[in-house]
Amino acid sequence: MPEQMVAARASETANGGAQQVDVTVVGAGFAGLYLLHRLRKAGFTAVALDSAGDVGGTWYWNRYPGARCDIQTIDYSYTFDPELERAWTWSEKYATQPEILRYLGFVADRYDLRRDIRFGTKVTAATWDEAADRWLLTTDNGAPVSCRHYIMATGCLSTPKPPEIDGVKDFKGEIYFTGRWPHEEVKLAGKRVAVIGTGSSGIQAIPLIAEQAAHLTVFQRTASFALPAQNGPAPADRLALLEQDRAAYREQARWSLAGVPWPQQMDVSWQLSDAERRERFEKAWAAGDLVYILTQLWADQGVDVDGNTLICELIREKVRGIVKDPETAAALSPHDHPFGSKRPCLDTNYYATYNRDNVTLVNLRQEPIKAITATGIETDKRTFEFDVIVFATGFDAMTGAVTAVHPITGRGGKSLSDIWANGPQTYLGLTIAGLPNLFMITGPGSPSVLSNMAPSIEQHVDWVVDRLIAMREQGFTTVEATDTAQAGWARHMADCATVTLHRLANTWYTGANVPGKPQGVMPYTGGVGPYRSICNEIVSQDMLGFRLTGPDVAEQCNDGEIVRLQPDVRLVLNMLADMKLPPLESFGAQGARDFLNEFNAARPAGRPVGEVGSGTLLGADGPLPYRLYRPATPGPHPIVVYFHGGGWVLGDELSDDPFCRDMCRRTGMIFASVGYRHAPEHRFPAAAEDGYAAARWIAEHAAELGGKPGPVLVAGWSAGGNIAAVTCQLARERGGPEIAGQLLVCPVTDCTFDRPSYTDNATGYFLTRSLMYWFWDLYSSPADRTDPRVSPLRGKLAGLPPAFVVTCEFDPLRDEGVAYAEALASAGVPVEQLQARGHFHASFTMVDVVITGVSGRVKMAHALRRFAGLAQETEGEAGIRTAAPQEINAAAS
Ligand code: N01
Repeated sequence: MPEQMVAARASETANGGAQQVDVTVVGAGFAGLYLLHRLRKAGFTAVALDSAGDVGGTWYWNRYPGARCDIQTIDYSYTFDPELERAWTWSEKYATQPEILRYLGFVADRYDLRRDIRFGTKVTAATWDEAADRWLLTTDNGAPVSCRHYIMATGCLSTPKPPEIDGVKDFKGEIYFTGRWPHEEVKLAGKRVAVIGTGSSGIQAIPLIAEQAAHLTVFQRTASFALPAQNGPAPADRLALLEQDRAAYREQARWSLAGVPWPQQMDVSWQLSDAERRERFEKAWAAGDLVYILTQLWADQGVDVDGNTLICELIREKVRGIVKDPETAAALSPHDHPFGSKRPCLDTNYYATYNRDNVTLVNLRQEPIKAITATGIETDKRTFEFDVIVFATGFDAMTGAVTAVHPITGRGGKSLSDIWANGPQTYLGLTIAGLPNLFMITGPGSPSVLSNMAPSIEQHVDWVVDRLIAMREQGFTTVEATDTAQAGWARHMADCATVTLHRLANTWYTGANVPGKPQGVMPYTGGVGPYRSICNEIVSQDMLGFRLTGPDVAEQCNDGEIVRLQPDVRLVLNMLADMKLPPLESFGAQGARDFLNEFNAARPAGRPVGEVGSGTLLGADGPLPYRLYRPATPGPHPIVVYFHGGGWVLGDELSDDPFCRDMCRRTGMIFASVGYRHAPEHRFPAAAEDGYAAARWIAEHAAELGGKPGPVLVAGWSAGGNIAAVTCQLARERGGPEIAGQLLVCPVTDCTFDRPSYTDNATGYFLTRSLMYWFWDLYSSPADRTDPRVSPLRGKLAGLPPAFVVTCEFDPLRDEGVAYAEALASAGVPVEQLQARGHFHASFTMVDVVITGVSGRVKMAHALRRFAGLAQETEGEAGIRTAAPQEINAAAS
């Protein structure tokens, strides 16, 4: 039964004045309908405006042949009402547009929503009235609306973009846009049809148009990756999972990365054999599920070019296997963007359609369209005649529907077009500084199009309506994002995008499909679950980043940035916090070592290098183990003597294995990781003396190790950074070995604990102040601590080898690292610093976990190569592929 409606109806003022409501909702699609329902239940008066003739939003307009959803329909549904879920059963795995439209009509009827929707009504302008704290919206049909809150539920893909081809108006035949398909039947039988565009819409429509048309010519500018939908009934396994525990299934979706409950994939591509990778790929191909293939093959598929390329090649192999003409197959195979960086498509018989005699593919990369003429299309090589042209050319995505209301004028007469002159600026994709009481549902800056829209919409609607309820209870009448919060969100968005491969493609995600549109990754790439937790955190921190005002209450503004950590660092720290581990120091030295070994066993395996060997060298007081990482390139290579982290107490020559492998690959140098002696069994100066002895032994045995005779380099992380720094000082004092450069990553350099980073980052960032105290106590007595062999900052610094010093913002050791770099510089040592924003102590050694650490390691590798006098390589440094810009060039330009 429909739920009881509790809200009063909106009131219309007499004499054609503005309609007065608490909230105006623009759009009556998935988002608008749920908003209306929740607002009413919460007792707000509300009206929805939509230019369409009925409910449905995108599903009202996109009626082209073959239009379907491409998220499984059991997931692409409302979940807010279990009774609604029980009342509706989808007929297919991927429902057709008519069925989805019927569903939305069913929802509108069930909650009696249509009575508060003004169809055929477009908002033409919106103005914030500062005196009244209300929005005034003018419309193209009927009374303007005055409202306290203005919510744009206008969809991300609802404003078709113009074709941007000369001569469209000259064409005498029929013209259709997939995004504005007529309601009446379009007859294509016996006609010569052109389709321009091969994104999701084109790819769904092309096979069905080909079945009807006399001849179909497809004009393709950029080839998309498409996967067979394998449509049919909902897969039994997914359905069983849902039905077994509906609430748990939905909850898992809400906290997942893409809004569909699939687990986080942990295996990395290089851990799997070719056969295992192929098996996973074939399973995904057979499953016909975009979210599955985008997330479940291997952990590095979406964040690493190499891991991604493996999938691209497997898909291209499929295309070659289906399409008989090799030239057509080659043209249909994308080579200019990583898989997933441009929206992949789901198809039914798409590639096979090109085997039909009545279908021709025109590759616009080889013969661009010159113009549309009265009778057809002219490329720079040929002239084609058509009866029908179908534009499947896409949308002014994410911002188009928002900026279509023009002008939107906010506080102080500032307009949205000014605020967004350089691209969309938002806080959370929900609000915009300068435009109080305006909300967007799934706006730019939210997970939106990178997620299953249904749970994302529900999360946004719930968050907004819950805020409106709280404001009403507290007496606030306005809410507005602060500039600080918005700028912080932009930084966080950019940090998240750096992790992904989206930045390597020109797509509608980045605004590249619309000439002149400012470019940048518009959706939030950090994932649905993390985004939800951020929204919740904002509320628990007294609406961090919002200013709230009301006539009878004091202004509230807890200003600040919600995420200052790098996104992956935040995930790691949250995960560690969830584990509620006792402090490491409480395990005792052996217990902490055992724990570390267990912890390391669960991390992704390090990447392959040319060769890994081990051996024994002579330390200060006997033999020490070492591990050698040799690049795949022909030697001899310069040698880097590496000292692991662990507070002089923990770790061994294996414990920084992924870091050594990564740096070996990036530098093209041998990394020799030394197993120096540990405290408390061997206290100061055992580790320092071992470090020095190891560097000397390795330099003397360089040739035997396959290394280049001559100077060595030293590097280390944390206490290992300390040992590396000390080794340089001892080598200078004791007449060798010659050291060409030092890389110090988050080094311990001094024995005082009064620098601000020790207080600011005392807890909560993995390496705690108390753990550092413990390390110091186990390694050295207070009397020894000022010795430069443990506090190198107190040593003589002139004449030391050039240094690259890395410090992390959220690390107790930050300030002593900075102090060391500054002191080196003052002493005339060539020094470069990397002060890593948003990073923590382990950011750079958690290789393939903290992906944002990559750019830092690239810089470290460059520094080491420079120290060693090697040429810099931009690509393929001993096997590492950075982006190959020529391959990912402007797809749309
Ligand atoms: O639009 P698109 P769409 N000359 O932008 C080409 C969702 N959706 O409507 O890539 C020649 O993807 C353009 O070429 P290029 C889904 O999120 C979902 O297909 O710019 N060609 C491209 O090939 C999807 O991603 C479903 O080089 C021109 C095509 O037109 C989003 O909507 C179904 C051109 C446009 O592809 C948009 O999909 C459909 C020109 N001047 C859509 N201008 C579901 O299944 C553009 N192109 C749920």
